[in-house]
Amino acid sequence: MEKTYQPKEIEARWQAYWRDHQTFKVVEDPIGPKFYCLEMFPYPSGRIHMGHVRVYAIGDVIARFKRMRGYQVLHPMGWDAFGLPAENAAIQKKVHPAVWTAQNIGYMRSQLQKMGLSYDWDREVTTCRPEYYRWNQWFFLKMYERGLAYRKMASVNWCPSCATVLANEQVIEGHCWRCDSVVIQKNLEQWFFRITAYAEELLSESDRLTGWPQRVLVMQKNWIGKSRGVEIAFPVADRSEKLSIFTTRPDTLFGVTFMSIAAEHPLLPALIAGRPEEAAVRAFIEKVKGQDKTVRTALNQEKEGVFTGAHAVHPLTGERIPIWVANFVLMDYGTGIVMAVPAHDQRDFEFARKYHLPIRIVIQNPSGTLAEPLTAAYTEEAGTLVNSGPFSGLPPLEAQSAIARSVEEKGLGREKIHYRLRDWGVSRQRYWGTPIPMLYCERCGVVPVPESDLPVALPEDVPFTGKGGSPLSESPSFLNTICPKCGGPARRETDTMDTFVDSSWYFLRYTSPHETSGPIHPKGAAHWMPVDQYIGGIEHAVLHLLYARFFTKVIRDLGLIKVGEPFAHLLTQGMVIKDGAKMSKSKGNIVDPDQLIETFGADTSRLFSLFAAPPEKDLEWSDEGVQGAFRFLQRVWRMVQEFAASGRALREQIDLSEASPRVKQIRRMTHRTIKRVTEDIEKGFQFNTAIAALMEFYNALSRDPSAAPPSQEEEQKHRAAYTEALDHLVLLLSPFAPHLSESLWEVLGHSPSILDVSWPSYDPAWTEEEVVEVVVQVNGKVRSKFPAPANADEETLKERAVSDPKTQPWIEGRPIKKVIVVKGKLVNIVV
Ligand code: ANZ
Ligand code: ZN
Repeated sequence: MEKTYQPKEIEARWQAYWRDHQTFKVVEDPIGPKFYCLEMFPYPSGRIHMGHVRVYAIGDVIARFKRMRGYQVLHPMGWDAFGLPAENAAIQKKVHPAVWTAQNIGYMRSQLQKMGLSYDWDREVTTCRPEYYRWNQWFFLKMYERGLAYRKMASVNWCPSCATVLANEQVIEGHCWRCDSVVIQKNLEQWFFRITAYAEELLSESDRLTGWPQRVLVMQKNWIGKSRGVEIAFPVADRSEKLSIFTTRPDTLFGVTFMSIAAEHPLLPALIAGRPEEAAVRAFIEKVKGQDKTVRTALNQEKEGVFTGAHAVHPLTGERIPIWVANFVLMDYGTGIVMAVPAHDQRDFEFARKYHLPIRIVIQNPSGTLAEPLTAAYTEEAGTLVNSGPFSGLPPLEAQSAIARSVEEKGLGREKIHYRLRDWGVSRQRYWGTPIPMLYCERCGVVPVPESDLPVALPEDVPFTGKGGSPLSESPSFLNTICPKCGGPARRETDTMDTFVDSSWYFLRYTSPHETSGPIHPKGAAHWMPVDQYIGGIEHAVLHLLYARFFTKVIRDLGLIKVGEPFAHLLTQGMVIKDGAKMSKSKGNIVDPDQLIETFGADTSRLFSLFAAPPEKDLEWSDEGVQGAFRFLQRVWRMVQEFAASGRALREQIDLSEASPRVKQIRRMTHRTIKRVTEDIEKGFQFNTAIAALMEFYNALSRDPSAAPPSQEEEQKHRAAYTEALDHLVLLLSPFAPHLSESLWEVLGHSPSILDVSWPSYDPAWTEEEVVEVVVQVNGKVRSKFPAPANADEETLKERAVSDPKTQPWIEGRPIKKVIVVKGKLVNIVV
């Protein structure tokens, strides 16, 4: 009696087998190609969700496929284990963050193991462990030595609800990336990483990241925001200062009708001192200070400002120009002052209209139709300069260099490149992160912790009050220490590092996870890096992916690795949607993976999430889809069991070139399916169409009549072709449904593991369609013949027969009554 498909039983069995045989353990082998397959590691929030199931299933298919293709595959997993939720749980539930995190990791690891993912668990990395975070501290010290980590007073993004600072990348349209609260600005002493030192390289190397989605590269480019322009100095009227502005449009210099200065600009207090406008300007400064930067610069934001009472002098015309403070001018871009050209810049235009400032056209459009009053700024760089003194008549692009040269000659300006990218603020006023390894000594000032004193461990005796401020400052045992330079009393830095530091190099740690003398062993890293395939969510397009690129370059410059780019190929998977919305706890549309695996098994869960949509697209949840995947696996199970039980398997090499069309058809299907599945996986991971090909293959095999073929020789050939077909069906299915495939591989008479079998190759001769000669009759008389694929459908044959040049004379002018098609043989046209 054959066994029914019982996923629970077989999945447990194979998971134990893989574990006992250390099937997924990988050691560096200098010979042969390597493949590093990596999915973004999860935050241990408690349990996995369907989004995890999806991304890990995708990664697992790739890892298993590459392994069967003959690669040594590194496929590791770990935990992005520092972060706010642990601390919030500590405040609410009174469990220590370390305990809460360890419990969650334990549970989620067991869930991932139940999915049958091919991870080398010996390489598991947990970022909240001192063995890991001591190296964050080590990197920090190395960066400090090189001037890449520094401290400054800065206006920073502050999330009142998380009670901590956020990096610019973590403010999404004015809101906290984690809790969505409105972000405000605060002045604080902060540690920064000088990512701007790598701005140019981050930009130029992104052109070589041909394995990344274009849209991610565009987002990074925009974030880095390189602008070529000119800095021009405008003298202040009746004073000695000069106001330096940055413009990308020097061609509009004659259209300047006012200046806009940032509320935070250090020159501003001097400009307004003693003027009647002073009080109003001060009030305005106060108002703007608390506003978030992204909100201030948003295009649809109301433009606001006040007149300072001061004037600047136009460097070429000598005209007096009023200086305004404007909310949309930021201190940390360019020079913090803008030469406003309302006719050709939309923000300036709106501002000028609101405050009745003059608008002067200096670029006429190509058709010459621009006239005052304008209804919007003309921002194009096409047309001709007008009202621009000696530059009138020039096209804008030519005028840009001509005017730049002219101000440069007068000593009033120079060409300049600006980046929008800011240094990465890494200080966080929270407990559950890596302590920053710095000390403050009364005598020596800022002193780095000596390398030999690492790790600076997180203290346990910290109260979790949720009141804000750095919890570490509440731990006297942590706070008070001795200065390594002078032996006097010193205080530790109480801020911890942004948790994005942890994820900026974990992929390197996997290459030598047990190294104790350094963050990575250069040999392991040299062997495995770069990551060949990285898979994760698009939400990290600028955050994690930019930081990881930065860290990789720093670590390269420290001499630990050779590569400057961490990820050769990047796949950004879509979301899991249910009832039209992203699956999320708050929407109440969650499907729990535990339940799914309990009911249908891991193979069905994997197969469904791979079949329902191509990886980059959103996946719409469907209960029928899950059941369909389950039924398919059940059927394959039954077919293989029945065939094996019938004892018909035949493994001899038999020449099928002279077999009957029916036998040949089986073999052709096998080879065509190998080709399709292989190509679908290789060209863009089209797992859904690969699975569809397997379903078609199954369907075709199930339609093959099982009645014994006429002769014994034929019967033998049929058995050989069928055996080959089922072997390959199971092999091709194995990356998607690994447990079932291991079992069926055994049932078919092979020994485990199926993972040690090479991925099948196809014989091109057998992937071609069989061609047959089709006879065309008109009213029963043979009039023509043409070649066609053996399985061409009726409609195709009919069309081909009717339009055949040799049959044409026999049907011309006579209405067609009926067309009879015998597939693969004959078309009879009745007229
Ligand atoms: C005059 C001008 C005329 C400008 C014109 C634009 C169009 P990107 O391309 O993003 O680099 N700008 C400069 N510093 C600024 C700041 N701190 N806050 C807000 N805006 C600032 O933008 C450069 C342009 O943004 C500069 O060129 C400046 O306005 C403005 F028809 O100068 B322009
Ligand atoms: Zn000291």
